[in-house]
Amino acid sequence: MTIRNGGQALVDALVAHGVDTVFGIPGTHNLAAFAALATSPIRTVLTRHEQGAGYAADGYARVAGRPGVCLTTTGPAILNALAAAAQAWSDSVPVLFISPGMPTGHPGRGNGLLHEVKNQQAALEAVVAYSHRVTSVAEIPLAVTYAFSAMCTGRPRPVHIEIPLDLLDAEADVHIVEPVAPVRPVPDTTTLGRAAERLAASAEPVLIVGGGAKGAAAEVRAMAEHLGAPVLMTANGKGVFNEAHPLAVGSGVHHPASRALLESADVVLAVGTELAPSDFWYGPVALSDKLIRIDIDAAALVTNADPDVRLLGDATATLRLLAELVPAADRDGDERAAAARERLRADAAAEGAPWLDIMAALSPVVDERTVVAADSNMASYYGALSNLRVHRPAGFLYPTGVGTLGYGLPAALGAALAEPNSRVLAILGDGGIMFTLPELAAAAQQGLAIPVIVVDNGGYGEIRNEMVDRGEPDQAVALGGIEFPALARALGCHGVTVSAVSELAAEVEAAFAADRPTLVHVREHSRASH
Ligand SMILES: Cc1ncc(C[n+]2csc(CCOP(=O)(O)OP(=O)(O)O)c2C)c(N)n1
Ligand SMILES: [Mg+2]
Repeated sequence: MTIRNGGQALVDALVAHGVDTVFGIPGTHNLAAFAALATSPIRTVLTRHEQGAGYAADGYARVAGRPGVCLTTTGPAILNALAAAAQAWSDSVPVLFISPGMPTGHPGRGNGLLHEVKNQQAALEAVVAYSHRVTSVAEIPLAVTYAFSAMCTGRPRPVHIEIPLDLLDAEADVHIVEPVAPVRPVPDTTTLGRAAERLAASAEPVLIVGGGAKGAAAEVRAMAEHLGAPVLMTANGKGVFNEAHPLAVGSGVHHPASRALLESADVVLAVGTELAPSDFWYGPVALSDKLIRIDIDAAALVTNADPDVRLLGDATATLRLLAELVPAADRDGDERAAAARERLRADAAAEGAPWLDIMAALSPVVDERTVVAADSNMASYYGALSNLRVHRPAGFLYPTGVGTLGYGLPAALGAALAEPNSRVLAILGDGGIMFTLPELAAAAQQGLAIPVIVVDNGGYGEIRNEMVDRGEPDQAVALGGIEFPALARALGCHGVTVSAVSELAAEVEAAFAADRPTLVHVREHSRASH
């Protein structure tokens, strides 16, 4: 036991849980926490808006494979991070949001204190796994241990800790609680045996992997090769299986080719995927009687499709056990995979036609160290998702579930800090970049060599197309008139416009070699372009 104030107790607890980076912004109510950070081994990364801090912590968590941390002050500050919290929840990303709250003894109906929100905790509680308001300084480390236990056991989801602002400065005898080592739950032997039997008897198995398989890349590969099974990836699963592998069909499960492959399979092994409408854009595929599902979350295990065999467990541990029970098959999946891949590529090329030249130009710069941080723009979901291959787990950061705009840039910042040897590039639209644009200054301050590719069609292209397709006037969708490279330079970055896509690869390579981010502005030529 040692006497500490609340801020120190918080930071010591974070250090005990292996936290090396905190994204956030200081304010009057969290000064004690920032003071403790200043003397700790933790790197404090200042963003320019709390939403950026939340997305950066998300990008960090996806790439590092451990929780990201976002520290804000009270009221408007933590509310600014809400969209990021919702994004992390929907994509099962472990991010710890920490903020002060109204002081102990504050009247529940409010008294007009600075940053007071009617019910701050209720706002957080509505979007994260849980929000926990501590009631004493001594409870702070315990709250941190609870949060890490929740984020590292079972389905990873964001957590919020609220510390009454007076407790950050108050002192107490504090015991730092060591982390609880997470376990990897596995299904019972009988159920595993049933899954193994079905797989052994299968003539044409297919694997579909999602974000829940991100930590199980080696096991997915071993299983695919063991079974001779073609592999499909969802947006969050993109990169779990190397897209250059002969059994890789590709990413994007909405394509007719993906549906046809799943329909023709006699057994589908789904690993860590919600089989969600945000992946199956055009409706669900009927899979239930031939579906074997591995999921860490009992609810997710039966949501969207109730499988024939339910394997409730950790993807890595369950795949390992399953591989021991399934005899290696002499099935050669390569040919089936190649046929499906060809069809998927044709679907993807048709859907992504306006962005194919950009994707072809980027393809050679995406190597096994490259992380592509995407946004909710057409070049990302019609272009990159299925037409730009990535070669590593967490190689594609994409706001799948909540589909927020403004994710790509701060996620790239977080990813680049999580893995200094990686090559992180961001792809955003001219609409999405403006949502979190100030984070260019944050990335510049960190000296990060991130190419930030802005694909400019002069507006909210997707929405403009939808209005036109509904026979309605296009309105409130025209942007344009922004000098993006100049804007980037004003924020401490480099900025270039490529006048021909043939220049793109060289500009991106130059950006990777720079001492700061480079905004690379490219014109899009699609039906949405203005
Ligand atoms: C936070 C947020 N606000 C609004 C939307 C609705 N929305 C979806 S796509 C889109 C247009 C995005 O424009 P841009 O980034 O330029 O990409 P483009 O559609 O032109 O490819 C909008 C406004 C959203 N997804 N997220
Ligand atoms: Mg646009």
